[in-house]
Amino acid sequence: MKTLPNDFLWGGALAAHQFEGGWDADGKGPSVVDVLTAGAHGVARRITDKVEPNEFYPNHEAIDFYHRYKEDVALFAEMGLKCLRTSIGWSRIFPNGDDAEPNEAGLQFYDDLFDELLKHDIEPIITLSHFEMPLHLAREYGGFRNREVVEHFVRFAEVCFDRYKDKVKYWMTFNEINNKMDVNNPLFLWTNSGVLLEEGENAREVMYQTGHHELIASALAVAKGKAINPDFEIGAMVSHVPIYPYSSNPDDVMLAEEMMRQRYFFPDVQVRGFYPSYALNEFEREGYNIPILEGDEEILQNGKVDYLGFSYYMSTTVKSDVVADNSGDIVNGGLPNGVENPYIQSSDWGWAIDPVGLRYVLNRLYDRYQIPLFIVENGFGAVDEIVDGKIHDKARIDYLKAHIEQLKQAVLYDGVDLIGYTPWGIIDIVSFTTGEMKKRYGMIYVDRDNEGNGSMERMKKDSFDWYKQVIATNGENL
Ligand code: BGP
Repeated sequence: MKTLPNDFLWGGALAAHQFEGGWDADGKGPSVVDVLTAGAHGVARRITDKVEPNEFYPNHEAIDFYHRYKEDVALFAEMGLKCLRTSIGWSRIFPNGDDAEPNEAGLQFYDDLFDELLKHDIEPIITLSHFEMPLHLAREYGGFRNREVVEHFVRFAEVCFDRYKDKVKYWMTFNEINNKMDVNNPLFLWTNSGVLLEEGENAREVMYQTGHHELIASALAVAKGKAINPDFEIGAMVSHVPIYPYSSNPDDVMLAEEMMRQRYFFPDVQVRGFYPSYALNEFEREGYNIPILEGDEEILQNGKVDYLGFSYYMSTTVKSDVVADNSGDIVNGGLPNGVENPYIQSSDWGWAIDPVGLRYVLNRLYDRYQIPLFIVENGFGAVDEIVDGKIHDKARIDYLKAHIEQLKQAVLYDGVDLIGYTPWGIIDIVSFTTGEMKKRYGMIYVDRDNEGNGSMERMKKDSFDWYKQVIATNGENL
């Protein structure tokens, strides 16, 4: 009976801004997510101009990992994690982004964290920017509208690569670089790129302009990283939500194919090293002014990634004869022709639960790129209840079990080269899209509510011991 490779990286995934807290500790500067107010399901988070007094910012304290990391790493070790994905807070290292020197206290925090992880044989998997651009770069430079920000990102990357070259092997440049393709939601362009649209601007043109600078930044960082340590494995990271045709009607099929380009554009460039023809044709057709400079083609070719990391939560469905609804409502996945899929259920937050879709995208991505893949986010956000001192999170176990069964099919039956699996939010953290604690992903509960109340005490859920034995049996016992 074939089993997953012995070196399969079972882990958990997190992001600095969603769990560290210490938002202004030891010299850290504010980032673009530090000015996001709390929202809720169907209630957008507000982007404030600066940190407003008397406003509650859920990411400021988050779950206070910054001060509790040894306790939490010990819990991750008890679970048997082989790796932990998290990000380095860009503004913890460069408080303003353009500082002459990095913040040594910030660098030391991650040195201490990586040492603690490695002490427990947990491999750090590091995202350089997980929506955490220094606010100063967004406000004073205009974020990635401005090509100067490319150099500031590359310098941040180089400092991290050099400082942690003997502690970190796996890196990712930008988390979900493709989120901003959903131009109806300003949260994505802001957190991806530090950019707010101005009156009368063409959203897609601005998205591609900033996207070009990010693609250049990613490619330059990859080249720098490989020069510092040729053993680095540096990946792209995209949100990969498949878009199904509602029916076998060829119009539905072609609509889904065309809309999938928004999922493929960024990884096409980061993996292949050149712009796809469907994008170049769109730029010409729409008259977009994309700031491609002399030499950029070589930069993209010389900065191709080693693997493709991606997040998978749900699938979406489109129908060619429905009226386009640009509400950006999550039910239609933010897609103009989005419709409910009658064959699958959704979570309390409207995310369609589709484990087979994971096997489907693993095959589609592997066939398209023929490089190793890494599932660096997958999870089930839900309300957890404490009953008699226990948390029986069966729905989360069922969700993860069903998705692991499918990834095993993709590897063992379909032959996909998969590096590892790091379920999102291995410990309860602040939700990105809503700023809530109520939308819990963790196998470890944290006593903290949406308003910031609670003891911060940690507590194992049933899924803690379940996942522990999944890892111990290399995915055999589900
Ligand atoms: C992805 C982000 C993560 C995480 C996840 C879950 O887009 O990469 O940061 O937040 O979504 O989303 P949410 O936290 O909104 O439930």
